[in-house]
Order: sequence, then structure tokens, then C-alpha cells
Amino acid sequence: MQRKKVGIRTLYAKDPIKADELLWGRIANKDRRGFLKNMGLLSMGAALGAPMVFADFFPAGMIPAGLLNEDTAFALPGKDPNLIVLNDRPVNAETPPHLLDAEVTPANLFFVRNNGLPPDEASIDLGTWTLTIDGESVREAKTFSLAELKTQFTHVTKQLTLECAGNGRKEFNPPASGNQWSVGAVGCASWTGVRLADVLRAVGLKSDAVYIGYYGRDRHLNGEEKVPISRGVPIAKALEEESLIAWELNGNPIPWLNGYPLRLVIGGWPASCSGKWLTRISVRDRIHDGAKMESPSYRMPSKPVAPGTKVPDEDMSIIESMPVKSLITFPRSGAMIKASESLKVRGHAWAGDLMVKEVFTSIDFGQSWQSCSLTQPANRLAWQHFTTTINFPQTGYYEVWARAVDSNGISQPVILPGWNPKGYLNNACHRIAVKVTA
Ligand SMILES: Nc1nc2c(c(=O)[nH]1)N[C@H]1C(S)=C(S)[C@@H](COP(=O)(O)O)O[C@H]1N2
Ligand SMILES: [Mo]
Repeated sequence: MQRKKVGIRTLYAKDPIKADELLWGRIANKDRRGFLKNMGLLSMGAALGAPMVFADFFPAGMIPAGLLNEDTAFALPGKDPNLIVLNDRPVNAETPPHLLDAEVTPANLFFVRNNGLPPDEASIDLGTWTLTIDGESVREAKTFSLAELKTQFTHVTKQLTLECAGNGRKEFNPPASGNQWSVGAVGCASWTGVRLADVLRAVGLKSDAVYIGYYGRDRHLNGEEKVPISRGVPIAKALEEESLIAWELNGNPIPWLNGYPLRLVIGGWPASCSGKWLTRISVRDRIHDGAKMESPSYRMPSKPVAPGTKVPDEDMSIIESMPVKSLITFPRSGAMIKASESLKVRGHAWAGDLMVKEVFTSIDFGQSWQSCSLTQPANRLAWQHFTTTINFPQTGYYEVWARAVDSNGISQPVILPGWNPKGYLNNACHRIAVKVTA
């Protein structure tokens, strides 16, 4: 008998909600929460396979990183099979943290966040692809071919960090709907293209320009007429010298799922501002009103709210610069070392429009912190790299927590920051499990 490889959606065709829950990891999350409630410190130690050395300091209700599991991967075109696929329609996939170890994120490991269906790869013709600049606040609309863009403007290459505003959403309770991202909806690649500012100025801006809005060639999941997403940024951010219209990622054409052949790259802001499969940019005389600009999309409560609060639209504000954050990329969570050894730890840290001033690690659940060495960014809006060496006092179970502080002195919180209806901006400390044996 022949066995066909089938996806979760095929298996659960009659029960799409179950398929969704499996794909989005909601069932797993629910189970984990129940599981933890019934688990004492002793059984936790048993499940971890070693006593938790600083158990007194372990926050109540937190699940040890050593007990978190990863979901099954499906291979996506042009992507490493170890990406964690959260959803297949639209495609959403994140990168396990230990695969983000390189200073510059490789193309096949760069996360994917689609709101609709990408243009058919075979239908993308470099010879006929165009970019139109229009809107109330340009002197006269203008259309460029790819060749014109590439020959009429200075080429710029920058490392730019893109992070989905919903990265970390899976930790929020009550849960927020949307992709249940863990920590890997982030990457920092080297992007080549032209400055958005150079193109906008060549077309000619009117003095009442307030915002830009992008349009891409992807299609809505239910029908062709509606645009899946059309967001943008204030004109001041658009005119920064790091804001690019890019056609290359790490020196090669941008992967299809990341926006081939042309995309905006707006480092440090929600990656939803970086329009993929770019065909049009409108210069607006008002805040752009495209799809997913409206509340509650990509907005936070203007004032902190209690978990589960229903926040009226007018009390939500558009997210701009992303908050300070860090990620441990080596070792992988679950590392085992001998008590006689010290552990080299490394990772990246970023802070939206700002720089990272310092990164610390803790092995006693935040009671004490040691300072890491930290590099300068390759350029503004690129992530920075930290390293440190850790010595453990005795055998047992530990967690390494990392905490970054931005150039304004603002630190990552050790646990979940403010709950919000859509589950954005979780910049809590990343943590990994380490077992030290005799
Ligand atoms: N045209 C288009 N651009 C888009 C999107 C999209 O669905 N369509 N998703 C946005 C969101 S929400 C994110 S987080 C980033 C993800 O970029 P990546 O898939 O290259 O990682 O693209 C943004 N640009
Ligand atoms: Mo996103």
C-alpha cells in the first residue's frame, strides 16, 4: 500500500478548527498551562531530569524552558525544513532561536509572515515588474521599471532588523488570537536596494506629505478584490537613510516568500511596515488608511490595561519603534555540560530605532546579573551581538536568562510586559535550559 504524506489540514479537513488549533499550537499551549498548574517543584525536577538549583527563585506559574517543546516542521519553498510552520494558509513560519546564531540571518532561515497569498512565483516577470509612486502628496505620479530603479539611484546595502510586532504572542494570557509566535519571528539580514528617500525626492514631495502607504501584489485569502495588507510609516521614518526599497537579501534576489522581486525594508519598526512584492507606494496627506492600519491591527492600548480588557478603538495607538529585546542563539535550550566546564553563551540584541547599551545574563532567575560583551551594530538599525562565559556553582538544572538595556536605559522586563488585546510587543527576557552534570 502506498502512503501519501499529508498535512494537518488534509487530515482534519472535516474539522478545520481542530486543524487550526494543531497548526497554531493552541491545544499544546492549553495543555501546557493545565499541566503546570498540577505540577509541584518536586515533580518539575523529576520531569527535567535534575533538581532545579535556584528553585526558590523560580517564578510561580512559569513553565521551565526545559519543558517547552517545538512543533513539527513542514518544508517551505526556499526555506530550511527546521523552520517552525505555524500556519500554511497564509504561510507563517518562525526560526528556532538556535538557528538564528549567525550574525547575519541566512535567507533560508529568515522567518515568513504572510497575510494573504503571495503572487504565483512563475507569474513574476522582472522585465515587466513596475513600482508606481503616487498619492495626494506627490507632485506627479511616476512609474519605474526595475531596471530604472537599479540604474537611476545609488545602491545601498544595510543590515536591518525586522521583527513581527506579534513575535512572542504565544505567552499572553488570556491568549491573543493570531499566529502563536514563540521567539523566532525576527531576523537581521543584509538588504541591498535604493533609498526610499531618493526615489520619493526624485518624484517630488508636496509639503503636506504625512505618511507613506505600500501596496504589494499578494492577494486576499478570500477573493481577489481586497488587499490583504497595506501599511506604512510617517514621512520622517520613510525619509531616514536606512529605509530601503530592496531587491537583494544577503547579495541574492530576495526569496519568493520574503517579497521577491522588490520590497520595502523599514528596520526597527514592526516588520508589517516593510511591504513585500512591492508595486506601489502612495504618499499620503493623512495617516495611511490601508488594510491593517485600522484599530486594533498593529496598535497598543494608549494606556496600560488589565489582562482581558476590551479596549475601544479610539484608545489604541499605532505601534512605531519596537522595544528593546535579545535572543540567546547559542547554546540551544536543553544544553548539557559538565560541572568542570564553563559555558560560552551568545546571541543578538536590538532596540527598535535605538541602540542596545548593555546585555546581562542571569542563572538564578534574575536574582543576580552578569554583564556580557556586546558589539557595536554593523550600521544603525542592525542587531548587535553579545557573548559571555558562565560558570555554574554545582550540578543541576539551570536556566540562562538574557536581558538587554537600550540607549535610553530602558530594560527588557524579565516576565511578560503589559497584556494587550492583539498580543503585540512581548519583549520579555529569552531563556534557555541548561543541565550541569558531574
Ligand atoms: N505585501 C505584503 N507585505 C507584507 C506582509 C504581507 O502579508 N504582504 N506581511 C507583513 C508582516 S505582518 C511582516 S511581520 C513582514 C514579514 O516579513 P518576512 O515574511 O519577510 O519575514 O512582512 C510584512 N509585509
Ligand atoms: Mo507581522
